[in-house]
Parts: sequence; structure tokens; C-alpha cells
Amino acid sequence: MKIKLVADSSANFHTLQEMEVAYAPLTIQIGDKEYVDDKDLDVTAMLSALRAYKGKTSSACPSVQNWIDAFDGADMVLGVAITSGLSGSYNSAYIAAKEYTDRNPEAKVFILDSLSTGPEMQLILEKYHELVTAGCDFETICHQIQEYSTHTHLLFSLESLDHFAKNGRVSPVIAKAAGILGIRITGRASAEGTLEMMHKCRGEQKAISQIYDDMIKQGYQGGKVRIAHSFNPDAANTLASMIRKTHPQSDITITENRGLCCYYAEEGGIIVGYEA
Ligand code: X90
Repeated sequence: MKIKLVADSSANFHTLQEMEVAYAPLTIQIGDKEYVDDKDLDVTAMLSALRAYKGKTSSACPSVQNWIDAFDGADMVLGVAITSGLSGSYNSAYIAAKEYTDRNPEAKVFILDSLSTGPEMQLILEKYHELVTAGCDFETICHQIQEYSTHTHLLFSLESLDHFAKNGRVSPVIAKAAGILGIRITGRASAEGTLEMMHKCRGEQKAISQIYDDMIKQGYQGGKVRIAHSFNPDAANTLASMIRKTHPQSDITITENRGLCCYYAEEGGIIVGYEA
């Protein structure tokens, strides 16, 4: 039986030993050029095009066909999508799952609405992998992954919410507060899977300490931490050291954001997924 892990590209492309992960790409539109958030995307080039372009830019979720292509050949699909609170990706995946199982009646497909994105989706993929490796059946995996996702959270620090505002995903009032030079916005993925602003911090150091404090407040006790940054490895490393000081045994990884997360988190942004 062929089992495939599937995610949309907001999960930032992770490979998991001995298991294939297939990705349905989101796209970013800058002027008349469309950037497909796949493994070949040159994120640096996309960001310089974004800086140079003064007109309207946007993102788009994967199509139903993109998801079906990602499912291709699998008898069991275990998937995760970016929050349905901000994107149509989960909806596309849901329709794709119906079409795929209509065509392949023996196949089983489960897609989790992450109510989150990036590194929290990475944690979900890792958990799927663990459950498959442990030999769990489809029903058990579906049940366990939903249970697991109630114990994972997402926090972020961003320098700007411009692209969120321009695409109608946060109110302009909130975005304006974020646009002040030297101010970092920290916040979290809300229970409904929307962006919830929590603090305005003066400077990066304060923002990182704030993330650490909020992790502890939300019940972090030394579980896994997945940090994804947009061209800001220093901030990611500072946070990792801070966590290791109080929780020396914790499993922390640092990765780079890919196209979709970089478009919204912009340069300097960091996103943190963790277990609590
Ligand atoms: O369908 C589409 O066009 C994609 C829309 C995606 C909008 C959200 C992207 C978030 C990227 C930024 C920091 C984390 C915010 C978490 C909120 C749940 C990452």
C-alpha cells in the first residue's frame, strides 16, 4: 500500500526520512509575473521583484487539480492545509479528496485544516510520519492527528503586515500599527485560524523575548519547536538559545521560509510552531 504525506507549499517543504511528501503549490502574483511556490522557486529573486514593484500583488491557493496531482498514485493520503480562516487551500483539498476517492474507491484520504501554517504544519507532517512508522491504521491516524493538533501552536514576529492588509486578510488599522519603523508585531494563529495580533514590541530583541514569554504562558514545557525565518537566522538562533537555557533537552530546528510564507511574513519575519 502506497502512503503519501501531502501538504500545500505554505508548510515550507520538508523531507521526512524514507517517506515521500508531495506539495500542492500556492502562487504569488507580482505584476504580470506568477511565481509558483515550488521547490525551484528562487525566493530571493521573488522578494527583490516584490520590493521593486509598486502595484498590487496577491497570492492564490492551490487548485483542486494541484491537490489531485499531489495525491497521485497513493492508496492512503495524509494531508495538511494552511488555515481555512485565511486561504481557500483547504477547500480545494477537500474537493480534491472527494474527486480522488470517487475515481479510486479503495483509496483513503484525510486532510487536516491546520488552522495555522508554516512550522506548525511541519509538526503535523512529522507526527503523521511517526504514526505511519508506528504502523497505525488510517482511522487511528486521523483521530490521533486531530488530537495532536490541539497541542500545537503558532506564534510569529513580523516587521510589516502590508501584504496581509493589501490582500484583505487583516484590517488596515491593525496593519498601520505594524508599519512603524523599528516596531515588531508579535501574535499568534487564533483558535479560528486567523491572525491575532498580541503585542507591539520596540526592536527585535523585545519581540523575541515576548515570543518566548508567550510560549511559556501557553504551556510550553520542553516539547518540539520548529522555527522558520525569512532571511533572519540571527533572530531564529536567539530564540532557540533562549529556549535551550530553560529547556536544554528540547528538540528545536531552524528552517527558512519558502515563497508563500516569505510573501506574507516579509523579510525579517519569524514563525514558530511548538508543542504545548
Ligand atoms: O490562499 C492564499 O492566497 C493564501 C493566503 C495565506 C495568508 C496567510 C499566510 C501566512 C504566512 C505569516 C505569519 C503567520 C500568521 C499566522 C496566521 C494563522 C505566514
